[in-house]
Amino acid sequence: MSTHASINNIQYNTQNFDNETLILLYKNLLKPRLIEEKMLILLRQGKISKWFSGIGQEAISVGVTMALNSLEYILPMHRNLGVFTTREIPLYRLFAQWQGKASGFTKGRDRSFHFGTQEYKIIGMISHLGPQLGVADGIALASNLNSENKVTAVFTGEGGTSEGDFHEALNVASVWNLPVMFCVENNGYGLSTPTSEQFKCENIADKGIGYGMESHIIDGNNIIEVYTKVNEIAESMRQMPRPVLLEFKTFRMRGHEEASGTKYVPQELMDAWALKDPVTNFEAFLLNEGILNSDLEKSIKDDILSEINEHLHIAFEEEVITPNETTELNDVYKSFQYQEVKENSEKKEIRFIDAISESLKQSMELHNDLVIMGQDIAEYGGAFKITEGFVELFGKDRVKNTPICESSIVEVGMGLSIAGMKSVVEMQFADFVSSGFNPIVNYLAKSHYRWNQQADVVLRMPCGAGVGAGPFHSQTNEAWFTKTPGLKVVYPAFPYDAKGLLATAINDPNPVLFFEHKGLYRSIRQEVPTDYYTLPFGKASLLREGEQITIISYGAAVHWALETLDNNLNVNADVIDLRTLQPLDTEAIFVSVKKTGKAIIFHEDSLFGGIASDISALIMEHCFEYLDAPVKRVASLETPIPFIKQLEDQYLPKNRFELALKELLDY
Ligand SMILES: Cc1ncc(C[n+]2csc(CCOP(=O)(O)OP(=O)(O)O)c2C)c(N)n1
Repeated sequence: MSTHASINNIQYNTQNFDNETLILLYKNLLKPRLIEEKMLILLRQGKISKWFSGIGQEAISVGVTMALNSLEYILPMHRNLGVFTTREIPLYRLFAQWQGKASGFTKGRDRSFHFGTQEYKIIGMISHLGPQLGVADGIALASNLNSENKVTAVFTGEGGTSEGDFHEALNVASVWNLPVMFCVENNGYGLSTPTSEQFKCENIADKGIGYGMESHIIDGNNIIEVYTKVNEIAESMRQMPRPVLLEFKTFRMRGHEEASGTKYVPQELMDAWALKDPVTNFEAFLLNEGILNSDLEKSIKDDILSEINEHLHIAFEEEVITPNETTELNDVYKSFQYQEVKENSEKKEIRFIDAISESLKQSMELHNDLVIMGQDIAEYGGAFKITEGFVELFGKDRVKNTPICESSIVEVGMGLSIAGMKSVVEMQFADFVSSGFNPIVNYLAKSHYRWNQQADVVLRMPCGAGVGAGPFHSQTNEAWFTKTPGLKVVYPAFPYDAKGLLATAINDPNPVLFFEHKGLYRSIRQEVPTDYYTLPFGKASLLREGEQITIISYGAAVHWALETLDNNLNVNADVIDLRTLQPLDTEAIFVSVKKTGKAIIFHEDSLFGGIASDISALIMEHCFEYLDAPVKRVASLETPIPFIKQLEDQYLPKNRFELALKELLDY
């Protein structure tokens, strides 16, 4: 056998391969091609919806998957059918997934390759392309923390490398030495955009230099080169964990998705790349070398085709899903059995900020698999010093300083959760969460509903105004998140609640946004049990009881309401501190409003679209007959938050509350 045989300029260096492996590579390469050819027929018959073709790119998916072992995670894209088939997912499950049937992976909730499966260690993409790169970082971080020496492979197209997520993920992986194999499939076009309009450097691999990262260029149409090089690189990454950037040169032979066609691609380019087809060339090579003969070729193809047809039959026979509202609603969150840990009797007066710090510390002691991440949180102790001294107690592996990469760090939290770990991410200021917004609302929030994968991440959100910090260090942006199904939102007003609720947030396997008002950090003190304890979500606290009116509030506004009442007003009110906004204790609200007949909702967020609007609507819908007056909302002005005290005081609703309260009482 020649060891460097060439077919259409593809050099197959098969020196170290036995025939059995070569045939296995061929079978694995052929399978996605034959499935796709079948899918294109079904598409034309209107039997499946969209199709993203990987024809011409199969060698990359197959070669990478074969080079990894079955316990190593792979995060593929929409053109990586070969990853799924090489991991030997039964075909009927893939077909059922594409038809939205129950034996697929998302119960009809997401389409095509947008799913993950822990069983096969495949974590599919979300449509936004980039976020999975940071998720791969998280999985690889877990491998490092647990000394598992595993490689995580993540795919992206060259178009996806223009996203900020790509930059952040490579940067974090490099700074943290994470064993991630970043596989870029450079297939010439991102939808219709050629590489010349996507990036300016000659090769994507050249970007590795900027991240201090090893990189390689690989012929993505040569299965032998892909498999050989990836194998070597993966083995060396297991020995010496580090990220590696791989650019696979290839070409997309069909439209972005079938309907969009390839009119914008010059015919000469198509013709040139057609000659480099990874499947037909390898087949010709094997036939040429006598490793394959036409009988064997026919029997391999017949076997695959009959497997496809048999599994298609199973999928087509399967009933379509019958919608059930309860099932849908129940799957948004992972079910969580709240465990009450009772408080000890010893109490100490501490500040709000101390309560957060203490709770975090005690949770770190309780959960060995909990990692906290944030900017400047290690030796420096964080912008507010909440994690001061933590490095000495828990080490730098578990108290991780991060680069300024909010998106990537949220994604790392997701990856840790996929690998079975917990994390708390500190936003330096809640305002900066906008830089990590996409993975929160699209990845963390939706992953349990989509494919049953928990996102065990708590995002700590130092928020709020009253400290003269201007438009970008003062927002209280809880309403950005209460709108999004799949997230829990906690917003305590007192040290006792903050401590117990943060412990619960960390125990809860769902993504929790934990709002901490900076103005309360050092101004509010309370007697708080010294040991670890938990408090349940979805239970408001009734701070005062009265008959005249119901005041509903949370966060700093609770304190403003109490101050107003203490100002010799002689008002007899129920004061409800919601404590958690999602879940919301509607029962406590309705019981009180039915008793008093009047409700005023008071929050620091600006009025329109704030949660007061929804609470008001809920009261109208559930307590209308009991109301003696329209529900009133008191909130901040509809402007960004201004800097100087006079403007900030005018912006905040504190000074408008008393008048509104009196008006409602007098109604
Ligand atoms: C954030 C985001 N912007 C735009 C899109 C629409 N979109 C989907 S795939 C795609 C092209 C991706 O190109 P590339 O990464 O090169 O992968 P390829 O499709 O070529 O394999 C675009 C623009 C998207 N899904 N997400």
